[in-house]
Amino acid sequence: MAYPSQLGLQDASSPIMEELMNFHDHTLMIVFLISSLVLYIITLMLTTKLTHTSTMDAQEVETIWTILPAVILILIALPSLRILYMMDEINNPALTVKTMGHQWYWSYEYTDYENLCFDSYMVPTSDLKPGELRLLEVDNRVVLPMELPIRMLISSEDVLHSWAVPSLGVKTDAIPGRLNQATISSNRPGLFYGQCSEICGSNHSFMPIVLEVVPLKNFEDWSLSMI
Ligand SMILES: [Cu+2]
Repeated sequence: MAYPSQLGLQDASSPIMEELMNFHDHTLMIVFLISSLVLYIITLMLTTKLTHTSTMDAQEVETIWTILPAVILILIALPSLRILYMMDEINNPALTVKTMGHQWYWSYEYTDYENLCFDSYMVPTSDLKPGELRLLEVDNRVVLPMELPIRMLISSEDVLHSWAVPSLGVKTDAIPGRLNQATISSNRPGLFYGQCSEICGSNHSFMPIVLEVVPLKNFEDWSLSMI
């Protein structure tokens, strides 16, 4: 999760998030280079006496400043498309979890099991135990096995919601009447926090997501204890 007054992204816990962070840095570097060049040209124009005022055209420089932005756009678009297709890949999931957005809580259904489903409500501030995080803890966590591709099916029962866990690099809209799909996999065990990321009504801020990612053995024990 994010630490207080954090700037930038949360630590990556999945291969996809690592790719996204690399892409973020790559794009930001291009933005820095363009901004400094533009700033340099602006100061140059403001501080020097303009010369060549009678020049009507300059074919060479115009060719360069037409083609160069196109090349830069391609350098951004290609890695972006690569990650887009990687995120779309289903990768033979080991487990499927369906989540439905409600006003204002999430419900989860482990569709590989006969009867494993529950609602996940936020723990109100007055009920928090010492050390627990305000507005982020839930009463029933989503337990998932680590290092396995998991297919999340995301939809909604009422209005638009969005199921998002920043450290795993997922943010998928929950749309009534439509089933969206995302693949998640975590490199390590731990608690991963997320929040609804679509303004969905008065308690939009109070429907967090908590994933408890554990080794496979512990997941099996948990799922057997839940059935
Ligand atoms: Cu919502």
